[in-house]
Amino acid sequence: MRTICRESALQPKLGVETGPAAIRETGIFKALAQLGRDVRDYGDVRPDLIDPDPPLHGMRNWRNIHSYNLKASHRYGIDNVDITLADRVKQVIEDGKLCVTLGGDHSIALGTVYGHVLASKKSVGVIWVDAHADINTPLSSLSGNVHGMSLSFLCEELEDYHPPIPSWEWPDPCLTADRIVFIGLRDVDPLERLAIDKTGVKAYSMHEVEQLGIREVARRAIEDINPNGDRAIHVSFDIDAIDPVVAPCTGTPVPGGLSLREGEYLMEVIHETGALEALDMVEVNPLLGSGEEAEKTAQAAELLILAACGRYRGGNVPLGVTDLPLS
Ligand code: EXY
Ligand code: MN
Ligand code: MN
Ligand code: MN
Repeated sequence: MRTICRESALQPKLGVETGPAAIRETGIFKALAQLGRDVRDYGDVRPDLIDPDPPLHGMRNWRNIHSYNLKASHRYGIDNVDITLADRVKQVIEDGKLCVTLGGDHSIALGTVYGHVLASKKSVGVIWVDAHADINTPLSSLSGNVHGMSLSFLCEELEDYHPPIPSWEWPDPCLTADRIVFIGLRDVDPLERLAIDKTGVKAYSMHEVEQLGIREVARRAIEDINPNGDRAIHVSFDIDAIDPVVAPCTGTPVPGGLSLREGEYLMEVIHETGALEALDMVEVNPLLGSGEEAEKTAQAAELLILAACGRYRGGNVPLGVTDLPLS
């Protein structure tokens, strides 16, 4: 397994750039080692922020976001990252390792999903676990925050709804709508709902979680994006999918979310598929709450990552151990 940490505060609420440190401090590396995972921390991908970065088509920080995710863009006089997030993810996937990326806000999925798709030997399906759909186009967004637009840039069916960006190359969208599924939605903008309906992206909102139960939602979601079992899975997990009572420190908390139990179950089942190649854990913002709340939020993120990496709540036998001590 490999971890990459992404620091990014390219949306109005500062502090999300400290999420990776808070997750590291939970002791996650030790816990992963106890599970028998071989962990390497690649450190942070840090942009040297371009300032000012004025909005275009309402999009805030678009040059910085593009640059650190996808391309140094030196051709346009900007060279503010040593390595892009997409290239880092690509490298880890090509090594055949599970790539865990710690955010940072959800705009990092532009780079992580793109890098994963470029590098994987398989077709990639994405499970987007989030209170929000993050499928606004620059023209439908009411906030201009790119963390609410990531999927619209990735989804082929929405390509024509994006305004041209002069002298700039956004990546080719790399996912078809049938390879995207949402779980946990409960705060979807009206035009995002239209985008979901038009593209046919499968969506299990909290309504369906309530109606079907997390067991059936997990089963259907995996089947939706990986019907023949031959695809790789990318999970992009926004911590705000989890109820704010459990994970309060995040930029856009929405009441009525997944319980930690439901989140862990989902991650356990995804682990069991053996198809998980990449996991993003985003939007942990330790500065939005007390120290205790920050710790609780980071611990929730830790448990979700561990479940995706093979931690079973029923217990794991230590690697290589077959018998109890005899004397
Ligand atoms: N739909 C809203 C927007 O586009 O601004 C809210 C997006 C919040 C995105 C968060 C983190 O997942
Ligand atoms: Mn955010
Ligand atoms: Mn999100
Ligand atoms: Mn969200």
